[in-house]
Amino acid sequence: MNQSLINEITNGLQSSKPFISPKYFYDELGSRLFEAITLLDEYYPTRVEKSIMKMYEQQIASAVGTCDVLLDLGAGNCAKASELFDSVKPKQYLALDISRDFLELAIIELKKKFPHIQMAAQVCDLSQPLSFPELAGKKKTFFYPGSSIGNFNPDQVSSFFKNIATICDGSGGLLIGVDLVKDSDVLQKAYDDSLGVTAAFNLNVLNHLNKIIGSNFDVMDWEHFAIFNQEDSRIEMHLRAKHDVSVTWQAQSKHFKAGEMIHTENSYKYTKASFCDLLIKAGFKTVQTWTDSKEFFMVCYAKA
Ligand code: AVJ
Repeated sequence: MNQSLINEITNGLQSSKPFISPKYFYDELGSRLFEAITLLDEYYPTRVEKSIMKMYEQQIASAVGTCDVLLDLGAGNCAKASELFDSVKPKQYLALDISRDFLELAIIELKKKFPHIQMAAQVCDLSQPLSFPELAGKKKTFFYPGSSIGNFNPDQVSSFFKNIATICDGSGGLLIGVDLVKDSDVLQKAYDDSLGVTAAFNLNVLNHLNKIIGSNFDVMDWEHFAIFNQEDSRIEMHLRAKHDVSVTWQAQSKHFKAGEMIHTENSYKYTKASFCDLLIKAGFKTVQTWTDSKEFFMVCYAKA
């Protein structure tokens, strides 16, 4: 077992405000539960982003212009990026993701459908700085859909945007989808659905940790809690102990009192203005935006 991973998780659990990184949601069941979330009535982001991308396909393509390389950040099954191939017409496609198996299979299938696009997969961790020396001189379009950016705090967002603007080096840009601030009831229902799929997704992180660090969490001891924190403009997901509970792993143990919480995710929500401001401050020259009629979600192209 990877000791630095165990140490990282242990630090979070033993902290005075216990937390688990949201990256641990995505074991096989967690990835499938997330897919199920995207099909829920209450969870609008995936559906609304797709409708914006479809409705403004031509405008988005003309904002992007020519594209030597499409860099897909968090590609997963590459479905969202492949929807852009006919309009954006990238010469080359680079799919980046944390998990390799998924990626390489997806690329093999995509190559059959788009034999004229040069394709490659690369494993990468987006919490680390990016660098693509082999792509110097090529016009790059970074693609970061799904409001995945919502998991970063605003400081991390700034460094991430600066990193991308620097790599673009005056050409190309970033095409990104972001969830917008709205009625807190709508937000809360999106993260606390009536079927309890999001609750299962949240609780499943404990089963995943049990596999990684050998802990003895029992999901029956915990309940899902999601709330919109107005001040920080983010949905917070937590797991709350239903009663006093002790957990042990490795040489560690931790007692949680009834009602004590483990913070498992932040999902930041932006206004159109606050998000464009972050992009411009990071060094992008112009930002074009597209939203749905209710302004629930926004797709932006920030030109480097
Ligand atoms: C994958 C980070 C975009 O924040 O909406 C969905 C994850 N968590 N329901 C989000 C999530 C609970 C999702 N992101």
